[in-house]
Amino acid sequence: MGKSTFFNRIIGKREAIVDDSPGVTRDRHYAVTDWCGKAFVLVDTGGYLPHPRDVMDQAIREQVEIAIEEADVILFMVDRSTGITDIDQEIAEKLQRTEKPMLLVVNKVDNEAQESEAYDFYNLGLGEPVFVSAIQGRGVGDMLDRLATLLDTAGFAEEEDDAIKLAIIGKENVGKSSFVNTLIGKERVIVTPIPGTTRDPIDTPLKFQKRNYLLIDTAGLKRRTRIKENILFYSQLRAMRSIQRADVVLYFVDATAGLTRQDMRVITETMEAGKPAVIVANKWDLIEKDEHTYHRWETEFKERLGQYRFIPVLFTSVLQKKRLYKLMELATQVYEAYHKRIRTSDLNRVLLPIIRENSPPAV
Ligand SMILES: Nc1nc2c(ncn2[C@@H]2O[C@H](COP(=O)(O)OP(=O)(O)OP(=O)(O)O)[C@@H](O)[C@H]2O)c(=O)[nH]1
Ligand SMILES: [Mg+2]
Repeated sequence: MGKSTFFNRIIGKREAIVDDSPGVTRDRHYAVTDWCGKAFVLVDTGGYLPHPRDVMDQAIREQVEIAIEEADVILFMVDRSTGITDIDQEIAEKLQRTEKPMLLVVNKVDNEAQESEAYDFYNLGLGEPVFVSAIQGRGVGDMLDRLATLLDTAGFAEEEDDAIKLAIIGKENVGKSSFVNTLIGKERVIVTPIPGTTRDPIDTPLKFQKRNYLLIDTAGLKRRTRIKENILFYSQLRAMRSIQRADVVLYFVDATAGLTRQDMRVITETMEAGKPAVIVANKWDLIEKDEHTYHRWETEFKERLGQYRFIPVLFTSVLQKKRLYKLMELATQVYEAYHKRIRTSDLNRVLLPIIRENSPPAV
């Protein structure tokens, strides 16, 4: 990934992190992105808060803490045009207490005159800030150099291995851990009917048809209705980290429940992170079938996927070991197609033939 692409992705993501779906009381002020396989959490205070000088409310405060906790490297971006806000100050105090490598980035520094204003941000006590103008691209090269140095000193290297990394993502209780156990043929990860069984991501190496894979089993995404906002934030952040590490995302759903809004949100984030995915509609055994069922369900899923209908959908039963090898083959095909360095806009064209090849089997 080119340096400017990296930056654009961070900045571009800022436009996309506003979550305006009903029931969400405020915007999210974070973005997760990656560099050399390491997750970054970008906490952004500029631009999105209705009153930048307000004190953070408790929920946002907790989210910032979670974000700092989860990050490998922290880019703290502030806005020159507002000066140091109370929120900046509050976050800076938290950051002073962490040992994590960090870089203070002052955005909207469009010219030299503004640079002298931007020196104020030294007062945050986070070391030498770097001045950028995201719009003009001014200072971005310097910022990325600083970042590169930070990464070197932090000892980050690309996760060097030939294994295809498959992140297994999805809501609680959809069969993610069962899938891992079934593939490797033993009880590597705990399976129970209780939602929330898996707590931390667990890596399991797998050899399949002479290739190496790494299965990343993850904690199920919490249901929005059941929990407090910060736990939801945490669970999504964790999922995004695993997605960032992955070559291919296997997005599991319970086939009987279909794709919910929350599923769609995570799928959207996966696409925006530039990761290829396969939708795995599991527990197919629970559905009463005739010879048209598969096709009908597939069509329904595709419709629900809307602009992302190019993502292959496979109906599986982990319990009955149905189409699990097929899933591995499909994941591999998607991986290979993607690694021919295709632009996102071309994904459709590349994936369509694969999807056709995997046309619905009879039941
Ligand atoms: N009927 C049916 N049940 C399944 C299938 N796959 C898994 N299950 C059951 O679903 C329950 C949850 O399975 P897990 O593998 O723990 O689900 P998970 O997605 O890892 O759940 P969390 O770790 O809580 O996120 C268990 O009781 C499994 O036996 C399937 O294909 N069909
Ligand atoms: Mg699990």
